[in-house]
Order: sequence, then structure tokens, then C-alpha cells
Amino acid sequence: MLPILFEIKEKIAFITLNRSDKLNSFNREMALLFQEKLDEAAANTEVRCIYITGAGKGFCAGQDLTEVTDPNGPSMNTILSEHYNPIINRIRNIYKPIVCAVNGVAAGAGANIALACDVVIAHEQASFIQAFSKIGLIPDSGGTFTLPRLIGFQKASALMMLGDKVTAIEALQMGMLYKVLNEENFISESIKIATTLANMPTKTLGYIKHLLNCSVINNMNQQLLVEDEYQQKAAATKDYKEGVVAFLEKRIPRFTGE
Ligand code: T3D
Repeated sequence: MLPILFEIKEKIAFITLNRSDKLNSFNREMALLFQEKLDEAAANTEVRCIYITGAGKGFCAGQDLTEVTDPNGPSMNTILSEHYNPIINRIRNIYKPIVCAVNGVAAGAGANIALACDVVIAHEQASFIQAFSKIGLIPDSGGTFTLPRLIGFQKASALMMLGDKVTAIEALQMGMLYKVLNEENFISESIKIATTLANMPTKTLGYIKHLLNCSVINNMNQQLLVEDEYQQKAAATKDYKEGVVAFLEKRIPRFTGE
């Protein structure tokens, strides 16, 4: 069975982490295939949104800990430089919206991969664990970058040091997520959000993502300049013209992503 399922349907690339007997924890094969599928979704011009979820009861339990104890398994350096860092770099630098539908527990790298996505939706039974310190590791996969920016330094520091499990509702209240959905609505509503994004001005959504990436390092003046630059780019898109004309004609815009 492939460790990653991939399907393109109605402008959305669906990527499913698929090692449910291991709570979708990452081994090398899965990490490399995940990158390949992210690249495929990025390159395919039909795809205007990416939707990531997990098979079975969990979202992802981070690194497969049986692989790190295997003498023939990848080294720690390989795991970070060839598995997790390229995954996080892709998630942040693919200029298409990425929805993460967290269907169950997200631990270690699994939690931080979810938190790097653009719109994070959690099932009411999902949970988030910075599990690293419990096995003597520091949070990787961008966790030390992303988490304090989402929930503040103090809470991030406590969660990373204690490794406490945070419920979906607690995560929502802390600012880690966009929405929590119940069992009945989780799949339909999260796909509806992806569908909405897939029909929006794709280039502009990519520019928004780029500007958010820039905002974590820029000062106000630098950010104003980059907003100016990217507003020119947005204004040059076909979708901007369509958006304005549709507004004036009092009709729903038909965005093509161009
Ligand atoms: O060298 C490096 O490690 C570098 C990379 C670091 C990145 C990281 O992600 S480090 C963090 C690694 N992840 C963890 O430490 C989490 C380990 N898992 C857990 O703590 C628990 O499984 C959960 C809290 C996530 C969920 O608990 P629960 O009770 O819902 O499920 P479970 O019974 O523990 O797990 C179900 C099965 O999945 C079980 O297998 P079994 O006994 O039914 O055959 C369990 O062993 C397996 N599983 C869960 N997590 C992992 C795993 N197998 C391999 N690796 C895992 N990470």
C-alpha cells in the first residue's frame, strides 16, 4: 500500500497520509513521496488548492520511531535535511492555498507540518502534541518558528517543554487553528473550504502567502514596500479585472486563477 494517496478532483489535490497502522508516522519512503506529491500539485496548473489529511484515526504521529532505531535507517541529519525541512519549505513556498484537515492526533513533526499549512481545520477529537521533549528531542519541522508566532512565546515554550496534549478546542482558543468541526461536518465542511479557495483568485492567494512569509522577518517599512510590489502583481491578474467587473455588474465573479 502506498504511504501517500494522491488524487486531483475539481481543482483540488487531495494528499492523504496513509500509514494508519503506525498512526501515519513518517518513514523515509513516506516523507519522500509526500514531497513528490506536493511538487506534483504545485506544478499542475489545474490544481488551485491542496488538501492534506490522514487516513484512519490519527493525522500523523511524527517520525516513525522504529525507523530511527533501525541501524540501516536514515541518520538524524538525513531525517531533517532530506525529510522534514524540505516538506516545510514546500508547504510555505508553494504559492497555492494548503488546507490541512487534522482528523486525529497530530504529534511531533505531524503537529508542526499541520501548523505550517495555510488553513488548519481540526476534527473535534483531534489533538496536538509537541511530543519531542518526551523523547529527548527539540521541536523540529519549523515548530520553534511557527508555534510562538501562532500562540505566543510563553504558551509555546510551555507546550514544547512539557509536551502536553492540547485538545482541538484548546488549540483553537490558543490561536493554533482556524476551525474545529464535529464528526458530522468535518469532511464536508473542510472540503467546502478547499473548494472555496480553489475557486478564488489563485495567484493573489499565492501573493498573500508570500506576504505572510515576508511579514515574519520584515519591519513595517519593508512590508509596505513588498505590499506595494505585490499589489501591482495582483492588479495585473485577469482575476482582478474579473473581480471588479463582476462587482460592477452585480454578478458572482468567475475566477480562473490567472
Ligand atoms: O530521530 C528523530 O526522531 C528525528 C525526527 C523527529 C521528528 C519527530 O516527529 S519526533 C516525535 C516522534 N513522535 C512521537 O514521539 C509520538 C509517539 N506516539 C505517541 O506518543 C502516541 O502514539 C500518540 C500520543 C501520538 C497517540 O497515542 P494513542 O494511544 O492514540 O495511539 P498508540 O496506541 O500509541 O499508537 C497506535 C499505534 O501506532 C501503535 O502501534 P501498535 O502498538 O498498535 O502496533 C504505536 O506504536 C504506533 N505509533 C504511534 N506513534 C508512532 C508509532 N509507531 C512508530 N512511530 C511513531 N511515532
